[in-house]
Amino acid sequence: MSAHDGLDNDCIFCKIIRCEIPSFKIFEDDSVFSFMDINPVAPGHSLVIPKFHTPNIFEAPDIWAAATVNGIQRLARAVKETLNPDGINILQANGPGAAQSVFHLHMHVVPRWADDDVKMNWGISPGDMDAIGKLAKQISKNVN
Ligand code: DGP
Repeated sequence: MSAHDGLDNDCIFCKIIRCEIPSFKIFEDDSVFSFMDINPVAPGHSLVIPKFHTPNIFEAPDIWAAATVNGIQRLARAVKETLNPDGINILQANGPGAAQSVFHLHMHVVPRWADDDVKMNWGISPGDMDAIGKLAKQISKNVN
């Protein structure tokens, strides 16, 4: 199996893996490719993608999902070491309703600073315990 089996000819991230279009590469190994996001929400905003075309977390084969998580841990540690931010958010979007715009599984590292203007936090307020418990039971039934 060649390194590029499982890639999609029309996918922009597959083209980045194949170096058919340029990117600011951070690292790669047999399983993942990491590069800077060209629409950064913060300095150091960067991505990890599997070297296998799969659109999202639902469809990703276990081995590629695991590789991507391992890659994001390596990337987050390197970004922390480099920029020493106050914190790092790790994000992964699935579907247009979650603002996914590139349909090749990817995870974002977003460095955060205390006074940055990045909008992705939600306030901490108590939930409805009955509703939370009911949903837990419903979701549990669908775990395979
Ligand atoms: P998402 O919205 O979660 O699907 O994030 C896709 C990200 O990919 C978005 O932050 C912008 C980035 N992006 C899109 N096209 C390119 C590209 O050609 N090169 C790079 N480096 N990043 C891209």
